[in-house]
Amino acid sequence: MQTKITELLHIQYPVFQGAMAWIADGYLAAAVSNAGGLGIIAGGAAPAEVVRKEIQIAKSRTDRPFGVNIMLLSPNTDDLAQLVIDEGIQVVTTGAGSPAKYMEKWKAAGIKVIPVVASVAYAKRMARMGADAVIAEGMESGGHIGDTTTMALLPQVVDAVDIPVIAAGGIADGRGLAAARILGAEGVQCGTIFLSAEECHISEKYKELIYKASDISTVITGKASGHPVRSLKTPLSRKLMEMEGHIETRTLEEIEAMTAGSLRKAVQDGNFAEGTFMSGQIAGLVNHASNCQEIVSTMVQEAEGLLTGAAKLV
Ligand code: TUI
Repeated sequence: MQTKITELLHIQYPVFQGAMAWIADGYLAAAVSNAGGLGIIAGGAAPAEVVRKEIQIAKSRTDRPFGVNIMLLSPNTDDLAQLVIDEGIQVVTTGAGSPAKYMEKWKAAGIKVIPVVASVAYAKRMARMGADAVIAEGMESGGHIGDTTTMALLPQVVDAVDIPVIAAGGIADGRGLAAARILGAEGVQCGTIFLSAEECHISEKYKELIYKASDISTVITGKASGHPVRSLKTPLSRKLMEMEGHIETRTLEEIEAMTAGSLRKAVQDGNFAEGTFMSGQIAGLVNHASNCQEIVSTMVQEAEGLLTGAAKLV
């Protein structure tokens, strides 16, 4: 499956692995790139030296291109913005804000810049600013999300910009990839499905919760603070929902105190009581352990079969 995005990035398959904070490290990114997709290291809120180590791990494990994601709510974005230049990173994705301040120097360094967008207006802004492609992320996604579903957002973004659009949110198999291609996407970005990869080093509890999850297992919290986040229903998310319903009696600081560090508690400790287990709505489709090679190649093969056989649908 060759698309504008495989050509642009010199990758085999149009499948990105989403940059899940605390999760998407150099091992996972290299495994996805070796499988023919685009692995992406999550910069998250980690110090530049920590991210540099992950980049070095990825470089030692693959000769193929991989990306680094800069989460723009993070306090250390200036350092990470320079790090990706110093390390000769070929692809940078951004999330949770505007990369305007870094665009010029990244482009000058020859980096392909691919911002995540959650609206048409924002996609247009990114295209005008010189983005090489955009990732249109629907609210089915795990983590920090916008308001619009992938099904509605994707074709509207495709119509609004002249650069390649990658679909994200609710995609975990060949059907999702095929549907995204039909809606005009040049590729997909998946997060939740890669939690099932043996190369994805998270707590066993996190994996078990994802395998057990159904279509209605996630919930959105954090709307009150302006940063809505989708995660699995757990004791913590239930408590947060309750607090957010009575915001006048609870302060945002209390909520902040309960959520600070909660993703790390999920990823590293498998702490069910206090962790935030970010997940997309597609978790119900993720039922067993796998590996990056199998995930990427099965997804692409299945999509190719569906797309070449699509005439049978009419
Ligand atoms: O960034 C994500 N997903 C994330 S970031 C994250 S870490 C975090 N933890 C707690 C609270 C907040 C973040 C976990 N998951 N996805 C990409 C994404 N970007 N989704 C939505 C957006 C977005 C939102 C607003 C992009 C641009 C934007 O622009 C607003 C503006 O005008 O600056």
